[in-house]
Amino acid sequence: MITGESDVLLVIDVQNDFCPGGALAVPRGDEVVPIINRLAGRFANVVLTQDWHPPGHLSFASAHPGRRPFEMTTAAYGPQVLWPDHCVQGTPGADFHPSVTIPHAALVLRKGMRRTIDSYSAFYENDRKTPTGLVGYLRERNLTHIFLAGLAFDFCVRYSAEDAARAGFAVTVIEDACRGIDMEGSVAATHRSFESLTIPRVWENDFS
Ligand code: VGL
Ligand code: ZN
Repeated sequence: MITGESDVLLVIDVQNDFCPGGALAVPRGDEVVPIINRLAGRFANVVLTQDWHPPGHLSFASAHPGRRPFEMTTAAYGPQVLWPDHCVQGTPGADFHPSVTIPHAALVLRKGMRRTIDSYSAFYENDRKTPTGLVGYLRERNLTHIFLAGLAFDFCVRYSAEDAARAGFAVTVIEDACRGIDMEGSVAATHRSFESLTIPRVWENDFS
C-alpha cells in the first residue's frame, strides 16, 4: 500500500490516561506510539482525536453514587459503561502520550465534552445523533479514505470505524497500531463487526 492525497490517518485517543499508569489504562497501550509515529510519516494528512471530558462527566462511575467502574448504567440515549474518571479537560491524563510526535497533524478533534453524553466515535456522540463535525471537515478537504489507529481498539477505534463506513468513507483499520481494553469479549465483537461491514484490517508492514 502506498498512501495518497485523499488518504487520512485518524489517530484515536493516544492519551496518558489510556496508557499504562493512566486512569483507564489499555494493556500495552503505549506500544502503539512508535508505530503511529512511523505511520504518520507516510501520510500527508493526519487528524488526532482527544477524549476530553468535563469533571463529573456522566460516563464516570464517580458521578453515580454507589456505582463502580465497568458497571453499566442507562443514559437518556441507552446503555452506557461507567468508567473510572479519565481524560478530564486540562489534566495531565488528558494530554497526548509525551512520545507522540506528529508535528504535521492538521487537526486535533476533541470529543466527549458534553457532560451528559459520552462520545466513543470521532464522528457521532453516543446518542448517535450529535455530530462532532469531522464528516464535514473530511468531505470539504476531499479526504475519502480513512486509516484508523489508536486506543482503544474495541471502543473509540471501533465506533469511529463503524461511523466512518456508514458515512460512506473508505475505511481501513491498522491492527498493530491499536490496542484493546477487551471487556466481556469486546475485541472479538469488534472483529465481527468489521467483518460484517467489510472494513479491512491491515498491518504496518502492508505499507511500502
Ligand atoms: C475510550 C472509554 C471511555 C476510548 C474513551 O478512547 O476508547 N474508552 N472513553
Ligand atoms: Zn472517555
